[in-house]
Amino acid sequence: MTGYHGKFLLVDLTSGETTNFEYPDEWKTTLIGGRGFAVKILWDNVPAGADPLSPENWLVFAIGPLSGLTLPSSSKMIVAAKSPLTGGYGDGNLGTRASPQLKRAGYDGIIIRGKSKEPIYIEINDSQTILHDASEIWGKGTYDTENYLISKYGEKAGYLSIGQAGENLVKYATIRSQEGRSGGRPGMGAVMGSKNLKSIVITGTQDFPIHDKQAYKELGKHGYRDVKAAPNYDFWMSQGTTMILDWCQETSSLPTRNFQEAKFESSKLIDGEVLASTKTEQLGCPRCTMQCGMVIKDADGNDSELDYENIGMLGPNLGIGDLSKIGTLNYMADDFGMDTISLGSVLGMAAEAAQNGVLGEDYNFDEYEKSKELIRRIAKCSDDLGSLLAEGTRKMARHWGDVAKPWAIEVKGLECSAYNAFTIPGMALSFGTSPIGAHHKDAWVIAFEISEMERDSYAVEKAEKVIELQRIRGGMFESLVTCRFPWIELGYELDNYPKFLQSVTGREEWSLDEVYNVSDRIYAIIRSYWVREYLAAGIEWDRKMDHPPIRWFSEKLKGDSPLAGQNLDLKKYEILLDHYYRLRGWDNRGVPTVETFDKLGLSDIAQQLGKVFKIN
Ligand code: PTT
Ligand code: SF4
Repeated sequence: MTGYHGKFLLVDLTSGETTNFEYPDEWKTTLIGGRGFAVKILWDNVPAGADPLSPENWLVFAIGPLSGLTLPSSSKMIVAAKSPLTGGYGDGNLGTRASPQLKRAGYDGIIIRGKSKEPIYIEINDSQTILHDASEIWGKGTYDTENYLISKYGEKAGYLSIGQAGENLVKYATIRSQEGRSGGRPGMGAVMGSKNLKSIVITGTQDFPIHDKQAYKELGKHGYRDVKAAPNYDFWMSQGTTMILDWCQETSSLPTRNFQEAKFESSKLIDGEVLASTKTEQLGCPRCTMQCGMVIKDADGNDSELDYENIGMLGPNLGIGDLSKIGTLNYMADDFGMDTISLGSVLGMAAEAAQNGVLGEDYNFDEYEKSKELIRRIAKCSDDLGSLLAEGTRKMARHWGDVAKPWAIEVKGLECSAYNAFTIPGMALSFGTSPIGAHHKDAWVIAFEISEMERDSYAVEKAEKVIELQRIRGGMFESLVTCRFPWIELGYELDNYPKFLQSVTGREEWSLDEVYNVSDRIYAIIRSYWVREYLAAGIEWDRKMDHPPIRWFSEKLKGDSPLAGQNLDLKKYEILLDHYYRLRGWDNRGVPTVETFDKLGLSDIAQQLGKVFKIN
């Protein structure tokens, strides 16, 4: 089938050897690419119970059949590994020039295994791979690292790098992928750091593998035209993702002071309008005409790239209502290479811990200078508190004991992104069942739930909507691998994607339904991965793993909101979860049944899992 190279580059950093990792042809139809390939590779090759920061873990960069091509917002790449933050499956979706460059270099992905003795970086130049000494950049932030590499390899190469947080194994360290993009929330940067790998530089010169060039070109041309013609294109271009902040404020879903409240008194000082009038530049991934990277001059004079999540978690969630100060905290996170969402949650929890006298030092909400100091101490793990905060909120709660449990706003160990679902059951379900821990990536159901459904209902429709979105966002976009913003933000029709697949691969059978079937298969493998790894860690899998943060049940929403005093109902949530499991064909522990595994063509996975766990 066209559209693929049929191989990953496999780099063993222990031996220094590079080979090709060839995968079975059938994966192209059963898993499509990206996340589907990544989880299957991890399932097959990383031993159950492997320490995520040991040489045994594999770090997988995977593109898909549509990545990097000339079609709307295609330059995306999955980075996946067993997560050091959660102990389960972890991935992120990076916007990066490395995506088209990797395709031009002749690979569908890169696998890194083992561990180098000394810090190195990898140069991939078509079929040539060279390991270079990285002593000149080890210890540097991502900005200096990237500038150093650009001075050697030029602007056109693709770059993937870590900062000091990745080197120091901060559990939510990310990978920076140039032009302000940064991702791999569940500690993918720490996995890279554990292998003594500072950067990867990719340049390729081959043609893209495409079956019907004429049809693909036509579709692409119309795609770019449709995106630009969308009625809200101009508004999007002025505010990008930050336009959602006002909506979150209006609907009482803006995380404020560690998710205790859902409305922020200074929201008007940090919203999309303020950003639109102060931005100095706008950045985007290659092949994209939607440029969502909004750059402002921060309080220290740096160019800081802001999205909604960064503002929500480092602003209201810390009680900070000054965009330039938020910009500085965000710049530090980007430069050290750590996830702004988890960082904002960790700092919010630290402020609550200080208020309750367990932090061991003074800190409070709206303390900008102290927040900067703590970020430095976390990134460098320079003392006991910095090292504890580098572990993430679940471990912080374990350290401080029962009193601290409600302050940890996480699911499966990954901190919630910037939507306070205290009074929003479907969004709570979305966080609860997200395949990497709490992230809105797979099912941003909140928008539908608030504008089209009864907000406080726990009806089956909510579970249906979560699954529908997970199929599209978590399955389709993460396996194709392209950006979902043309669809979700500007209404670019979903039907276009199977058409692209047909023209690129030459396989006429692709339809949305078939893609959604692949999504369900990917979800079942990811779920199996979690169950297997929990068991290997001595934890019996339980439906409680799919619960949202306990604060949303055990406390009431505070602050100046008409919904203050409300919260989620545990009994009703359990019923909603039952609906979700039934619709997915999973049992009441949240594990696919034998029948579901068989229907998805995954009897081999069921058999392997069945050796250690009773499947119903
Ligand atoms: C993504 C997560 C997000 S989601 C944001 S803002 W968002 C935060 N961005 C961070 C950042 O910046 N710096 C930093 N140090 N940490 C950050 N953490 C947070 O990371 C992302 C965009 C965005 S911006 C979103 S919603 C969409 N996500 C997509 C997705 O998941 N899949 C897909 N097929 N298309 C998507 N399109 C959009 O891409 P993670 P990125 Mg990031 C500075 O990677 O791990 O998935 O976490 O990837 O290249 O920055 O693109 O309002
Ligand atoms: Fe990258 Fe944003 Fe464009 Fe998506 S919309 S491809 S994240 S610049």
